[in-house]
Amino acid sequence: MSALLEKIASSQKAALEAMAQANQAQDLEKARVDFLGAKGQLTELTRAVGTLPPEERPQAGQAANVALKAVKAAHQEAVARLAKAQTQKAALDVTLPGRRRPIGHQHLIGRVMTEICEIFERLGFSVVEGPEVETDYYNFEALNFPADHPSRDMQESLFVGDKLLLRTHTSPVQIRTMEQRKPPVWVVAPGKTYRRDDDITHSPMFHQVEGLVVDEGVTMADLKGVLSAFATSFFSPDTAIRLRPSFFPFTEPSAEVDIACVLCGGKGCRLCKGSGWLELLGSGMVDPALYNFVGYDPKKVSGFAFGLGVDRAAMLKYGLSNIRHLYEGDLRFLEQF
Ligand code: FA5
Repeated sequence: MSALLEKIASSQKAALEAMAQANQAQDLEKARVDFLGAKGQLTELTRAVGTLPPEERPQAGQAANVALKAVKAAHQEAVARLAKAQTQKAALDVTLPGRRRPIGHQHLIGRVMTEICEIFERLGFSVVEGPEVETDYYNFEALNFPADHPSRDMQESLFVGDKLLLRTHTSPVQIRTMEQRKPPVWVVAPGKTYRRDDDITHSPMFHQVEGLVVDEGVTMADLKGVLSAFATSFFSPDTAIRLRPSFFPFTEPSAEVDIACVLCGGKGCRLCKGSGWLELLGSGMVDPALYNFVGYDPKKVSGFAFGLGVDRAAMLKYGLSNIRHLYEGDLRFLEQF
């Protein structure tokens, strides 16, 4: 056998060993370059076949081709083996940290609304609901709003049809409830409300919780007692409230209810503009005129009602300066609650 044949045989053996032993991509690449590259051992030996005497060339050429084929096949095999090992390694690497799925939570407004309703439920109220698209009758007329009241204007309320609007408050639920139930009535009605309002403390869509009590012998003292119990439970045990004369077409007398400033406790600061108080809700004794709309006897029953701004309550409790933060959907803000 010629010396070249021997060299081809031993180069093939060395190449196959190198390919089989390569456990890293870079080792395999080195083996490929060493044996099959442009200046690789086997490539050079194949080239050398041309320098042999003509009678020796066929045998040496054939041996070189067989060796090249075998080593290329071994290289392909090694590539596949390393790729498979790589995927298995990735799939089975139990030391990698697990991927946490992001878990959402209830929006601050939803949570505050639930909390408010639960406080009133503990005081004996039950929860009722009404539609967000309301008729002029329930939103205004049955609540004693005069025909020319400014809030009936298209500029103030969001009408969606003739005498059909997005409710501007939750008070229409008072009428719907009294139509369906006989006294005693102790209900709260949470829900969305809509107005043509937009600034840092007013949003076009916001939330209210309506309260309505109609029973025998209900007085303004009951109104104050219930709202005081709410304020101490929702804000802090020493939260004071005050009633300020106000006007609503469906309550008489009417009162705005303020809580002692959550920041300064009543001394006066920037938040309460020096007054020591923050406005929380509107309220009053149910105007007996409403009982005519629902068939209650004003001589037998009396009641009080209130409409609490949920967004306002959340802002006061958590010290938020801009109502828009609640509706921009920015998780960096929302995740804090
Ligand atoms: C009313 O809506 C009356 N229906 C409340 C009421 C019910 C009075 C029962 C008597 C008896 P008012 O317009 O003041 O009242 O709104 C009540 C509360 O809703 C306000 O104190 C405020 O906290 C909140 N509010 C009103 N408009 C907006 C708004 N655009 N964005 C956020 N909160 C608002």
